[in-house]
Amino acid sequence: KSILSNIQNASKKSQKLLAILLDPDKSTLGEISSIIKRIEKLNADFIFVGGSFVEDGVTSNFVKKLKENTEIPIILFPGDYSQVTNYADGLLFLSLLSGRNPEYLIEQQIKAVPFLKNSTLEIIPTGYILIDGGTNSSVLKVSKTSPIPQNNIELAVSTAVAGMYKGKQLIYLEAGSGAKQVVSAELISEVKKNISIPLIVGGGIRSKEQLKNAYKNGADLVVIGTAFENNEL
Ligand code: 1GP
Repeated sequence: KSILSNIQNASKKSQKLLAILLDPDKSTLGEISSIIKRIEKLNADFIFVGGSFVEDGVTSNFVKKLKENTEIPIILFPGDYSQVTNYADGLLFLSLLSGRNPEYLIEQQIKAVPFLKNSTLEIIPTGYILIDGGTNSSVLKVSKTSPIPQNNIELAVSTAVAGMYKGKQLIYLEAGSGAKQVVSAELISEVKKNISIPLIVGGGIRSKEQLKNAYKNGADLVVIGTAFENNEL
C-alpha cells in the first residue's frame, strides 16, 4: 500500500508527478505494448485507467494486459463501479464533491463495496471537483451535474477544504477530458494554498507549457489523456 504515501512524499518535497490516463474503450489490447513504450519514454509515474462509457469486463482485460507489460503503478479512475478490477494496484475512490447527484456522491461507492471487500487494491479516498472547462464533457453528461465556474474561486476552495475535512486524502480538480479551458492558474493556486493534502489537476492539458504551469501553480500530480492519445506530447 504505497501509492498514496508516494504521492504524499513527493508533494512534501515538491517533486512533480505525471499520470497518463488511458481509456480502455479507445485502445485495443494489441496496441498496449507500443502505448507502454510511449508512457515509459515520458517518465510517467502512474497510469490511470478509466472512462465514462466502458463496457463491462473490458477494463479488467485491459489492465491485466497493461500489468504484463509494465511496472508503472496502475490506478483505476473509474467512471462507474463496474470498472473496478483487482488487476490494478490502486483505486481513486472518488466522490464528485462539486455535484449534487447522490449517485456519484455515495451510491456508486456503496455498489463497489462487495467487490472491494475482497480485493487487494489500495483504496485512496479522493475528492473529485469538476471545474468548467468550456465543453460539455462526458463527466458532466454522465453525472448530470454542473461544474464550478472558473471564476467562483471561493466555492472551489470551500469544496476542496470540505473534502479535506471529510477525510479525503487527495483533491482532484478536473476540467473534463478534452476541456477547452484548463483549470486556471489562480484557481489551482488558491485551492493549493488552502489544503494540506496533495492536489491532482487534469483536463485539457495539451502542451509542455500548460503542464509546467499547472505544476508551478501548485498541482502535485497532473493527468493527461487526450494529448497522449493524439500523440501530441
Ligand atoms: C483527466 O479527464 C482528464 O483529469 C483528462 O483530460 O483528456 O483532456 O487530458 P484530457
